[in-house]
Amino acid sequence: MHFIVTGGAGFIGSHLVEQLLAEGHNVTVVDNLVTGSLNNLPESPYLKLVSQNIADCKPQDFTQPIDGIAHLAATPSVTESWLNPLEAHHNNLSTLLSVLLLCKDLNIPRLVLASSAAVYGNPISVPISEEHPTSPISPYGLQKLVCEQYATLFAKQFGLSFVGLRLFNVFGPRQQPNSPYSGVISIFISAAQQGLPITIYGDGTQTRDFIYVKDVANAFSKALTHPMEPGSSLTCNIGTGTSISLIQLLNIVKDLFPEWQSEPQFSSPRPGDIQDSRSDILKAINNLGFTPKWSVQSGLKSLMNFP
Ligand code: UD2
Repeated sequence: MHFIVTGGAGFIGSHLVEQLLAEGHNVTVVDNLVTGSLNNLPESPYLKLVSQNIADCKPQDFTQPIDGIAHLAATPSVTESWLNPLEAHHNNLSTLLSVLLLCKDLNIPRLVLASSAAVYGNPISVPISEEHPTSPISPYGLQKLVCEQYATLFAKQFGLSFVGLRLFNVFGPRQQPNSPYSGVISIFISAAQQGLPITIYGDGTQTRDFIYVKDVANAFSKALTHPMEPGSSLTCNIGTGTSISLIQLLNIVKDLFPEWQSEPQFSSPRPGDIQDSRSDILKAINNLGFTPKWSVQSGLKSLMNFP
């Protein structure tokens, strides 16, 4: 099969590209290389790169039939969506509309969107199933929710099938640690590798459902290829169904880096920080045949040995 991966040179996208190639598919990456990097992409005769924004692509840019689009190109930062809401709106919501129009014009039968647990806002209770009320507390969360709604509407109208994957806390190789708003695991690992101190915002009892990026790539691959009725839509949580606290995470990292002696500094919780997050993944298990294979421990070991 032939799939487009937007944002395919980025953190999650590049792992999906590797997975699809390993499964024997042809892949076209569409990436403007602003945050993505060519270094993230493997050499393969079955891989093509279009280095521009998917929103600027025309139907005639694609000559081979396309079996599905995995849309991961976005401004994936909650903070950025508050600092520059108009730009985030354009990159997250308007671009999704361009992708939907491309699906319509090229008769692409399947769209899979990288959505986010941010659509739930501050959870009332955990585990969070897809039935949990959606109440975003950031422009980013709202944009992802409206993306899902747009895609569901267009899927029904134009006969494509749509899967929205609500990602929980993804970690793994190629996640950039260099901003305070990067994923906490990449920040802790980078600090441990350099012998630097870390800051815990809040008391460290907050819990998160950390999912290894290779499990996420697998979920996307299943969502691209799973049989679905034309016009139908599915929205699934993608997490592990388990969670750990930041203190537990820190202890796991300390076990992996016994020479790292630094004690954490504690600081006030970040504005908008939620206390607990844990996915209910029954829907993904039952509808996509998705089961996570990696734990935080095994994922971290793999991350440390990554070339
Ligand atoms: C995640 C997603 C975000 C959005 C949100 C929805 C990531 C990277 N971000 O944000 O896009 O979907 O969930 O709820 O997956 N922390 C520290 N020290 C640090 C960095 C972080 O204590 O140096 C804390 C942070 O305050 C938070 C926890 O670690 O309590 C996790 O932070 P994060 O930025 O990795 O992810 P989160 O859950 O805020």
